[in-house]
Amino acid sequence: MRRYGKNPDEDDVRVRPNRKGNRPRTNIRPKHEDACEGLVLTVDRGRLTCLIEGRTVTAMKARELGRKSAVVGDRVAVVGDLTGAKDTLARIVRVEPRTSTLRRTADDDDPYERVVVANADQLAIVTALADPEPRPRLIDRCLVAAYDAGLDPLLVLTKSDLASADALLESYGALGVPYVVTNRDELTDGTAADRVREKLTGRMTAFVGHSGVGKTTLVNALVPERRRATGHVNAVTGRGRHTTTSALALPLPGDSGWVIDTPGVRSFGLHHVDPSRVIHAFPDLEPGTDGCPRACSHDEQDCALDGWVADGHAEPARLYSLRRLLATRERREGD
Ligand SMILES: Nc1nc2c(ncn2[C@@H]2O[C@H](COP(=O)(O)OP(=O)(O)OP(=O)(O)O)[C@@H](O)[C@H]2O)c(=O)[nH]1
Ligand SMILES: [Mg+2]
Ligand SMILES: [Zn+2]
Repeated sequence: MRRYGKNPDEDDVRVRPNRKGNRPRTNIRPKHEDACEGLVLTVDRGRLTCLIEGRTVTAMKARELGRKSAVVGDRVAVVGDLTGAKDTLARIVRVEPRTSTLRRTADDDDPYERVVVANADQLAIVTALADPEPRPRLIDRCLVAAYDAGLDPLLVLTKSDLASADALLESYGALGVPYVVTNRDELTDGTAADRVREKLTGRMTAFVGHSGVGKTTLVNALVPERRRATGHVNAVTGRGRHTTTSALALPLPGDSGWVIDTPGVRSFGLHHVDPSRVIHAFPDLEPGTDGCPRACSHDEQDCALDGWVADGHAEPARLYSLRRLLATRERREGD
């Protein structure tokens, strides 16, 4: 085992006497040095499909990982049979630290968090303008989750052949969230995919939204060689059929980024969200919180943000939007 690094002086500092034994403590992991790095593409009943040096390899979690789970988007260290040949099963021995973790809870009072995806840097919030009807509350919740996790949000409004995007775009104007609007004809002639692709270049983008809004349809348009099944929207209830049942990461053609298709969600619980992290997404308002009382909800009498806006440091519409987003945590989705 290597005990010292290239610069012995620096490494010496880390090698301290260990009271229980004489072995020096080092920061070098002794096990699995031969492991290969993989990217988790999808997870299905304990089997993880990983991309390793261009091959897709099926793997399962090694027991030593304990309860720690790997999700789509995770970078993992994999050992064992990495040929990707049929019926082989490799082992995931380590989940590398994540650059981002997008979480949701089933409900706001549900403390059980599920990780939707790891390492994404953009969240495409997909909303149909009709069929199913847009639900601004869900958009707000997804925005809060994105800001909390440090992902850049992107509004994707689909089915503009069925209804206009104007009202929705107006209510999100103050937030300055980038958006794209798509429709049926543009899906067919390729212009929708082109417009969306422009926003995805060089990024790892997770697509989320209600069932039936057209997430998979769009992903298929972006990655045509990997067609996934799409579903119909029920004509009576206006609801999708939860056609997609597992998240899947797909590379955009020409190595230009990643898209992650996810199953439709009914709700986006925000039990885990910390309001102070949401404020980071409002750099024009954040300095104004210096005068706030401790643990300010930013929607109370002594909140300093009212004064900040009154003094002309930020637009009132921005404070209104921030408060609307923060309040979405206290309200039920159907309200
Ligand atoms: N009119 C119209 N229909 C669309 C458009 N985009 C998608 N659809 C239709 O919407 C339906 C649902 O599309 P999907 O792509 O399966 O929706 P999804 O969001 O993946 O749904 P889940 O996998 O259930 O979460 C399909 O019948 C699509 O053809 C659009 O721009 N206009
Ligand atoms: Mg789908
Ligand atoms: Zn405040």
